[in-house]
Amino acid sequence: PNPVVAIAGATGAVGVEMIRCLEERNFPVKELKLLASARSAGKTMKFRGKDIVVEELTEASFKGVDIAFFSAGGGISRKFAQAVKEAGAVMIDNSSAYRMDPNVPLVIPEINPEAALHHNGIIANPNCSTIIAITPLWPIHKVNRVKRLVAATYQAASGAGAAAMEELEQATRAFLSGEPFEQKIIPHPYPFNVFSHNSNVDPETGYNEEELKMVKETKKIFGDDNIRVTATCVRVPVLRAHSEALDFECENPITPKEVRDILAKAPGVKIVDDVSANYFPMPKDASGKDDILVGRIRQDISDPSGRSIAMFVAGDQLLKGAALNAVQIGELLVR
Ligand code: A2P
Ligand code: 11C
Repeated sequence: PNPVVAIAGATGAVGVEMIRCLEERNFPVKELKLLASARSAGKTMKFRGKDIVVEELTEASFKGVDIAFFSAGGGISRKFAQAVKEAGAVMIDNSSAYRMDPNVPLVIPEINPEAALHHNGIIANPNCSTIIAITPLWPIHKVNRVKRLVAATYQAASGAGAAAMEELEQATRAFLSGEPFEQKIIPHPYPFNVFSHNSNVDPETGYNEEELKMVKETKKIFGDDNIRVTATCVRVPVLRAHSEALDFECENPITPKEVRDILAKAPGVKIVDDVSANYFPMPKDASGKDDILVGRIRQDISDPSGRSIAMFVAGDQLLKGAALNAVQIGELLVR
């Protein structure tokens, strides 16, 4: 029998894309429950042509549910994890709440699908910046172990939620018409600006939370504690796709052609690398697409040993970075 599916955070930027992914991928659904805050209760949203009434998320919401997708923030995931467990449902959690819990698998289906099957009721969806960086890195790692990754991100507003996307549009309109605008979600002037990621900075290391997520999650997903990762995470005035400059060093010499040959066959990845046209991955092209776009594939000339490659990627933060990856995890469970 098909599973009863719930989405907690259904009205959010990721939740809306989860509904769409379930529909577009023909996910087997017996019944879909849409859950959000009391503010949204009573609103209707469409799934497979039918209206579904959004309900307030409560502990009673999970009765009869088999798979519960969560994307309403870590606090909500923690608050309702027990209720999900007691209902006998599996939680697929897009928040950071359980990612580094040793009892919780952290899954990118193109990388470690088998981990999803060894869950104890919760499966975590990685951070978007991690997914977008390492989905294309994994097939290379399998052939020629990646020893070190240096990443710089160019992150979209969507990572901060639907309200941040709306704020970017409104703030930009106000900026262009010379009107004052008070931002409430994003802590720095957003239009025509770039700023260090709006997560807390650890005073000890100087790294912000987003950067540390990339460091720790990569080790866990690759199952390789020896991979060395550093990142600089930055927000740019883009609506919904994250871009990243990736520089990595392999165990053995590697050429751009080898990387291209590997990535041409890799799942979830598309090469966009037209040197003559100077056309490379852009967030505008990655938006709304399932694949992570990869280009600017070149030898890193700062490493004379020929073991390092530089490249540039762009991936839809709401899709592969969040909703799509979560629905793919759900597919591993129902298959
Ligand atoms: P709501 O739309 O009713 O506020 P985003 O990441 O785009 O900001 O979305 C967050 C999602 O989490 C929304 O669906 C939002 O519902 C939901 N949410 C936020 N706070 C709560 C809460 N206290 N209880 C249930 N859902 C919540
Ligand atoms: C961003 N990656 O783009 C963040 C948002 O750990 O799931 C998601 C935070 C997380 O701002």
